[in-house]
Amino acid sequence: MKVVVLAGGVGGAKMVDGLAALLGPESLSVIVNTGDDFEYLSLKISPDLDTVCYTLAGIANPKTGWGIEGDTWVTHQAVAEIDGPDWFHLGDKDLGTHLVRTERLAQGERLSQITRDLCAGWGVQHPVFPMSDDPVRTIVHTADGRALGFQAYFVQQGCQPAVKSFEFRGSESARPVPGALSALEGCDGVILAPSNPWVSIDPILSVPGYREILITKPVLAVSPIIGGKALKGPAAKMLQELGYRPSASAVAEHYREWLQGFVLDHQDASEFEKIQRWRIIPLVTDILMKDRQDRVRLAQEILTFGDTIFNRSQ
Ligand code: FO1
Repeated sequence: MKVVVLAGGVGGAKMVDGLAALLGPESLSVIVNTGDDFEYLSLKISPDLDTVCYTLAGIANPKTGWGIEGDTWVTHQAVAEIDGPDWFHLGDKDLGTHLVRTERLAQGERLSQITRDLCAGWGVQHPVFPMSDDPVRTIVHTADGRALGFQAYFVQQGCQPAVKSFEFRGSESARPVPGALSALEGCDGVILAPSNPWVSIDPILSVPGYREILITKPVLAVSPIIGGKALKGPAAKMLQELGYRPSASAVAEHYREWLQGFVLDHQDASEFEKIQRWRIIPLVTDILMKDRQDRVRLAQEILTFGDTIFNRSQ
């Protein structure tokens, strides 16, 4: 079975890691959100790409899910001591990634090529594609009228401002990475990781080309919400601010047009029938990934579920 995962953030990376334990590089590709990318201290940072790659390489910081395990903070502290910006935490080893990426982008190289080379260096064998080589920036429009870059909203403001809407600036003219498109075209099914639908998956789908292929493929999604709370990050808060009740079914509804299967937690089993009424097949299981064993167990359940969903739609 050939599978493509659309992912962003820490939850997405964990699920990709579980799947990578069961599927080889020829059977699993990942397309990653780059709407969170930004410049900090003149460095080009691609947080979601790095989180997926570090996780697959087995070097991600297990406490935060982002950054590198055992990293040191000498440069971060030195910058803070001279009153430089210190709201975004870049560890010393992590900085190496940003320095190389920034240098190579400045020389005109493509983000997808740089990512491929970095992955080779980290021993990551599964293809990891940025959603585009063209810059797309997630802008959070807040209820009080501000337009914040995603990291300014997420990290600097700690997700405090109420959100009104999202914009994926640059997406109209962005193109998908060719390898990502071919992986999608050749796959048996697509999995939407338990990532935030509004700020991790929607930016990928905003790039012209992906949605068109996705509607021709069997798609299943994994809920990023358990018992009305987000696995990580502000998804539940965002739902509330956008006028929805934070629930797993609200996520299924968001993807409703082109979703065949939806994986939700036991805590949300009461939403099973509602989801079924939308002609989406639900799978109720334990979706919390506390450790690597959980990641692999969930991945196995998703693949077994995928077997039925992906074959049924063909
Ligand atoms: N998240 C934080 O909450 N605080 C940070 O200081 C921070 C630094 C950081 C550095 C590198 C990196 O790859 C990720 C980092 N993240 C940090 C996570 C990042 O903001 C989020 O995981 C994603 O953008 C949300 O999908």
